Amino acid sequence: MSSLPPDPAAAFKQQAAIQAAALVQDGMAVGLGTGSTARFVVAELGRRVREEGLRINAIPTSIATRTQAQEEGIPLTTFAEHPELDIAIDGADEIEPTTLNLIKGLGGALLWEKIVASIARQFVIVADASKYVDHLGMHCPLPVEVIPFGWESAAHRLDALGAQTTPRRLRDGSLFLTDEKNLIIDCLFPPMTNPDALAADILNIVGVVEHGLFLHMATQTITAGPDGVKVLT
Ligand code: ABF
Repeated sequence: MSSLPPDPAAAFKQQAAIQAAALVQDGMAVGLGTGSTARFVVAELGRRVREEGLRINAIPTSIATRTQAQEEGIPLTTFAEHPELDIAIDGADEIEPTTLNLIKGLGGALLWEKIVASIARQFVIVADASKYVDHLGMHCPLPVEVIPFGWESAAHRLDALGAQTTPRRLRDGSLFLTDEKNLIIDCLFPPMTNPDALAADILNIVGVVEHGLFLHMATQTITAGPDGVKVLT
């Protein structure tokens, strides 16, 4: 039995996920996201593969998603076979509805997620409606993935950009490692008025691999909440 508390938004996440999974058509190469909402997408695609005979090839954005996809019987592919994808469907931590700019990466998978999103012709975000913000950075820190060597200096330089930084740790106090064995520095910035400039400044720091600002990438967001399902393009 799981010891996790029940997720009050789970029904909304599932509603959005099922609508997004319906965008996937026979023969498509599909990027599979990570997180609790993306899990519902993978489950629905697995159902369609098994029950409807949907034929897809997928690239997962984390080891956890790869495991789930295998359990669901979704055929996996490689970047060599599919250097471009028809669609990727993933969750988000914050969504700016006017731009579809996003913060992602609280789940720790932002690097693989961004690689997959960057090669997808359609990048569809699924979430419950609580993820909308007026300005990115209002509710959650920006995760920044750095290599372990010299990470304290990278964190110091992120501080200098105006962030309150915290290296992400596991419950036992050890540093969290991504699937690429990098670290995550969670950066609390004031609400962002110029995320493009901030993204460029962060990428200028040697040792930074990627950050969780997904700007000008999403082609569509599908959210669900008490007011129903909302699609933004
Ligand atoms: C992934 O999972 C991440 O980019 C994001 O951090 C998180 C969203 O999780 P959830 O769907 O559980 O809210 O999509």
